[in-house]
Amino acid sequence: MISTQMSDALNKHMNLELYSAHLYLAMSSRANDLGLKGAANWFFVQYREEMIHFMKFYSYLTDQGVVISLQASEAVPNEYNSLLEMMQKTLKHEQLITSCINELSEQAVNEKDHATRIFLQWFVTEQIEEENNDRDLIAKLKLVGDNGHGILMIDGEMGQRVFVLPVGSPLAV
Ligand code: OFO
Repeated sequence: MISTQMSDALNKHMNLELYSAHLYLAMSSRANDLGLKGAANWFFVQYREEMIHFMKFYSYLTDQGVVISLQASEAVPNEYNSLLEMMQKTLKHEQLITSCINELSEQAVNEKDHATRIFLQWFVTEQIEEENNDRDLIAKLKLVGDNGHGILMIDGEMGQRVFVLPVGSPLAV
């Protein structure tokens, strides 16, 4: 049993997760264009993770008997001048997602909707990791500044990122 207000809020957020996926897929393309294959990989993995987040909301709402409503996806930016700029925009976006997850959690608590509160717990923890990863990369990029060799080292590190399908996740591309 889920309230209409709660399912509407979750449905809205589900669409934001899809927007996140598109945002990072565009960043992957831009990184590739800048010659940063490792960063392109990192953002592609991020895209795949966001599709999992999207599908988690989709599956939860479906399991709650809600007919989901997909909104037309907004165009995402794809003009970035540097990897640092992309990572700063990424952190800013993830901070927005964190505040949305917190608001949803608060709503679930206020409605005494424990199923939704527990469902959202995974995202509360996930957001800590998301922001932390972004902050680490921003710090490293600031340290190397415009040094091409330093940027390529970070790019190499970003190329090591591997997509891992979380246990029990709905399948997604
Ligand atoms: Fe789904 O966490 Fe990023 O947006």
